[in-house]
Amino acid sequence: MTKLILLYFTLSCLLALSCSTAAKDPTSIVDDCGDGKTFSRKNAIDCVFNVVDTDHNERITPKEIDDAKSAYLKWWEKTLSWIIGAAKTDNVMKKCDANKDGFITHTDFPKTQDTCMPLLNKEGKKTGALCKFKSFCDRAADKMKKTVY
Ligand SMILES: [Ca+2]
Repeated sequence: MTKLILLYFTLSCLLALSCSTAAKDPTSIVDDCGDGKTFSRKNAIDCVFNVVDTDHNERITPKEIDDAKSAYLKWWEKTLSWIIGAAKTDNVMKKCDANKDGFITHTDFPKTQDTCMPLLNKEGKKTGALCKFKSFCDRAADKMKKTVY
């Protein structure tokens, strides 16, 4: 009987967890970046794999994040991101690597939509994270002379 009760609670926890983190279609998560320009989570994910994943193995490593920052962030953005910690590589890994295996892959993104470039914060206000990432992607596209999302 005790085992059954325990099983019941374990199962209801698991179900509750999967319900609260149910993944949305990344094309439906869209930020309005002003001037009629929008940027979706799908755009952001495409950009990550086109710009940051330089060896094209569909796995983002901390070194690839560091390299992308050196290549496409301006010096003051690097300084600012270092001070506020938002774009620190450790934080990016903490927020975007769902299964903590040391790589960011396609399976991590659906599980990290509340922490990795979230559209809204816990209070339901817009974070602007997607639009900030859009400006990084646009600059990278300019330098790479190709479409990245
Ligand atoms: Ca991972």
